[in-house]
Amino acid sequence: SIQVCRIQINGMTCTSCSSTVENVLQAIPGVQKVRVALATEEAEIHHDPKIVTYNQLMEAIEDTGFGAILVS
Ligand code: 9UX
Repeated sequence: SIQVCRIQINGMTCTSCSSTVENVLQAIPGVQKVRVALATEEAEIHHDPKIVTYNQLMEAIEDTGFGAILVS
């Protein structure tokens, strides 16, 4: 079943930053839907935890150069 995880993303300062993170996350197998909000520095990721874990999602964010902290 699809789960929604929320991750705080640190270091985004413009819409190009949030677009980069959004595109990276959306391209990961198991990710169904992504919304990255620059204003709240938060990503809401609908994903299948059997295919991709929230730890892998956080690693993917960190690989783009931003910080990732699990919110829920
Ligand atoms: Mo915007 Mo983000 O010019 O690393 S792309 S600050």
